[in-house]
Amino acid sequence: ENFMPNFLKKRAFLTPDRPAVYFQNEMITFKELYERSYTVAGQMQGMGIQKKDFAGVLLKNHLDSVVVLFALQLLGARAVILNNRLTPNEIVWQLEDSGAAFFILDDSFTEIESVVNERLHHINTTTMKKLFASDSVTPAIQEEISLGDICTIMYTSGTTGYPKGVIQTFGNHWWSATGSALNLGITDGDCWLCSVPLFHISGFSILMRGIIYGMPIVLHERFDVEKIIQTIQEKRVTIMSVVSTMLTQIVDALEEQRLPGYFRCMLLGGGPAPLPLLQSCQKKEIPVFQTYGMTETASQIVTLAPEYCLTKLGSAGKPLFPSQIKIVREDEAEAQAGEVGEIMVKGPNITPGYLNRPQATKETIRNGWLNTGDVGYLDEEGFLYVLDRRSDLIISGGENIYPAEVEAVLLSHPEIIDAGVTGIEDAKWGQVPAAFIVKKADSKVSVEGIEKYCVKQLAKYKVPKYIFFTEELPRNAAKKLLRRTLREWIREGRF
Ligand code: S0N
Ligand code: AMP
Ligand code: MG
Ligand code: MG
Repeated sequence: ENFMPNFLKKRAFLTPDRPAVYFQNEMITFKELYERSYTVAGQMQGMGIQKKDFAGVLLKNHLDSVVVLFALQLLGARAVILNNRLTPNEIVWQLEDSGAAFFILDDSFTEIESVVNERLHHINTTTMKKLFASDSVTPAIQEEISLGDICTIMYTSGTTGYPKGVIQTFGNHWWSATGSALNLGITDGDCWLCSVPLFHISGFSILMRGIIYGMPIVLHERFDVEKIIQTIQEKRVTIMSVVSTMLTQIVDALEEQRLPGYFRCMLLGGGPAPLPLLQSCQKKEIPVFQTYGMTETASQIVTLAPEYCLTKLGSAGKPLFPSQIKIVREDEAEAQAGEVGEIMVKGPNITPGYLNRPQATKETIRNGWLNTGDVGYLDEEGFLYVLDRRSDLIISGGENIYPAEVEAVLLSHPEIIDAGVTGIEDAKWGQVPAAFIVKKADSKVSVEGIEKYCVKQLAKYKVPKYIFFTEELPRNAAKKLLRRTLREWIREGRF
């Protein structure tokens, strides 16, 4: 086992007076971040949280949330970081699945608070406000952390339609931050803008890089394109993480304006990068680093530097220093350059597995190689090209939607006999979900009725944007839904 000093405590010791986080009109240093987190760790311990406990957290992008996340790390407790766009039902499911004994949530999520209090009596639930007002005891700070210890859990869905908790260890975060730095470099004066959610690894990884590098981050509560452009100038931001929906808005809003010269990296991930977008960025001299990464790899694992933007247009790049990738064909042999197959990844940033799911873990990770389920190829020089996504995954504005999960909700509707979901191209979100529905012969159920039904059970971004009624769905002899045929129907303009 490899031990390291507690990350935040070490950082506060090394560079106490450097700015750590800018949020709204406030700035706090690493020392202040440590002190605040220490106090809150004492309050958490007062409510019973101890090392290795799982605590669900439902947070907004806010300075207080940063403090809560680091307070848990000081105690060695594990944060089950929940997506705040989910419905109460989805949150309850993930809390139960993770075995969380505690739940800390932002005061604004009142509906979820009451549903959790009603349905999950065994969970000790508190709002941030109540937590911050409670008595603080002297916390048992973990002076050392083992790199193998669990730091965070983030849920992602799969083919079955049920989400799985991805385990992220301290070592995963450490090696992810290190791999990123060995690629992008750390420059004096670097400052990373975070307007992606802290509940995704896209956002959380920025927090970890911040304390590991001793670099300030600017935290925004939400993505507001005018504020982003203004902040890049005011705070001398040098790096920013974006998904393509955000970058498209930035490019459009810039018009004739250019980003300042010190801005050196737009880290673009979370899904495919449309070529026209990359070309517009080139015209406007926006330095885009395209990346391929996922929750299971604790953020980027493959990255393309801007100098290859033209010659390797559309490639996601080469694996970062600590990591490896290979392509495996259907017959399980390793693919040659140019041959298409499944993308496998390996490295110290890769999850040890899914929480409480040994079978799913065994099926996904073999000999350290994680089967991403994504399809692509490597060119002669080892640059990765991602061609197709795993398991019919739909990505809308950087949020994942699994057709099976939406179909299961539709099928639970008493008037729906059969349902199939697939993605439709969308100018704003990249893709949005569309549903094909077979209803009962005499049913009067309407599109609006189905939408209303879905909204109660699914996060808004998962609710089908198009609903088409049909007599029958395409299924093979084994009754398996052929989603590819649904996509053909759409392409042919049948709906
Ligand atoms: C694109 C964002 C910012 C849009 O949110 P916005 O504009 O703030 O919306 P709201 O005001 O909250 O809501 C307005 C209406 O829009 C709907 N809506 C919101 N988001 C979506 C969406 N994604 N799809 C469809 N609809 C959406 C709301 O429901 C609301 O609807 P109405 O008005 O009808 O009620 C926001 O979606 C966003 O922040 N997206 C990014 C999420 C993200 O970060 N994803 C990445 C996940 N993957 C990873 O983390 C792994 C890769 C990775 O690590 C990485 C990724 C990117 C960059 C770097 C890295 C890295 O490797 O470091
Ligand atoms: P997540 O589960 O939210 O971590 O999303 C990870 C998934 O996003 C990957 O498995 C891919 O399917 C997709 N993805 C990420 N980066 C890229 C990329 N550069 N090109 C295409 N798909 C990507
Ligand atoms: Mg996801
Ligand atoms: Mg908004």
